[in-house]
Amino acid sequence: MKLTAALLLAPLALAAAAPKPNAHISYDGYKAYRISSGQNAASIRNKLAKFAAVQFNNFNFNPNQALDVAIAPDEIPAFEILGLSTEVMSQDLGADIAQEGPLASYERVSAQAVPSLTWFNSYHAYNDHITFFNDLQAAYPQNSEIFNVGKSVQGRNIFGIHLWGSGGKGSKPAVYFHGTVHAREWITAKVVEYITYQLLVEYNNDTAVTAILNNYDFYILPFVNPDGFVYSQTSDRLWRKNRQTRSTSSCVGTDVNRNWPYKWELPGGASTNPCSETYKGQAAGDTPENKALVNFTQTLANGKGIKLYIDWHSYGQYILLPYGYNCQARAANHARQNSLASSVAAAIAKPYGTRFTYGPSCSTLYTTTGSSTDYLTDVAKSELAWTIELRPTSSSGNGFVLPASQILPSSVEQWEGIKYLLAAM
Ligand code: 0X9
Ligand code: ZN
Repeated sequence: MKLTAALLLAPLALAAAAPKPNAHISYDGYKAYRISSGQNAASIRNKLAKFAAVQFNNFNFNPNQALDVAIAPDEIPAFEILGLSTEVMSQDLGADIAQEGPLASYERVSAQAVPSLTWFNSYHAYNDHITFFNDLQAAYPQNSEIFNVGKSVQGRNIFGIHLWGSGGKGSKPAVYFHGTVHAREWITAKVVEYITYQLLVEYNNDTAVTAILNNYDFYILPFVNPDGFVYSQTSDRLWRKNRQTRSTSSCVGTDVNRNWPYKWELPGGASTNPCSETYKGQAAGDTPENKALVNFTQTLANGKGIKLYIDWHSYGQYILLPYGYNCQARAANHARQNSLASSVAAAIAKPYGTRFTYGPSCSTLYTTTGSSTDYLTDVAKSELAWTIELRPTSSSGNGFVLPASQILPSSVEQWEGIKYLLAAM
């Protein structure tokens, strides 16, 4: 998702009406447009303010100032009469969501057995993901453990799986992954699960993987925003934030990737409006999810240290390096991070030719304050701290809704990239 500073700071008159509890928002007949806005973003935003049903005025925003919007079926004629310069990105968002496929039931082999690879043929409900991790862990008790770092707003465990090799539990520097900080980015949990799966299955089988697991302790958290993920499955497929309420607003949710207590206070990279998709919260680190994650991150930093952190997102096919808060700032080891990213992009491209763009987050995408990777770089001193935006490219209209048939290829190409990185770094 891309936004400009102007859009981030503007109070959003277009916020979606709160859904009834448990009601599933339908996007049937919603048409997604990319509006080329040039320098006229503000005036276009004013014109769009009339459209109560524009659900995602900040659905996506790219650097050459194109505004992506989703328009409800009954408002399409009035929108088209505006005569804006548009390109249709999706004829029907509801149809895209339907094409994603129904949530499959988990084909469990047995409680102690390695799950079947059919897991990667479809999307699954949150509880099935928990069972998947429990089963995978139970199959490799000598090299893995499930842990919790704390609880979400609604009291769900923020869980992870810890993997280690021959040095024993906790003996090596950390490789640290977060998935699903943004609820609607469903592909991220699947990719993180595939990487976890390959590390365990190939340990003592493939010499490169054996060396990797002997060199690092992995701390993999597939759902750092579990409430948001569940809400995206039960109520609103395109939900992004957590599910925290605030006494000052009827809008729900804080963006956990704008709430980290580092450079949080700077203007321009997050919103102070609780109705915005990038709401930063009332104070740095004031979401329960963030408190738990900061606390756990510091435990790793104060232990054997963090070698690599990856925050998995979608979409756009980017490898984003520090920093988000300032477009001129570069990590002290930027040259090395950049050259590793270039080789990782080449490794990702090997299986299917998928192209990933790499570079510093702010200058490649947009400004972000209070984001995880800036905290990991400067406060937790992670040697490498990347955001990876998975498939599809930013010109796809249904970006967060990736067909289930792409779960496996997305995972396979990321596994190639990660295997390269873990051996070379
Ligand atoms: O805006 C975000 O949080 C990320 N994009 S998304 O469309 N998945 O929401 C990008 C974060 C990039 N910022 C940093 N890496 N600092
Ligand atoms: Zn994201």
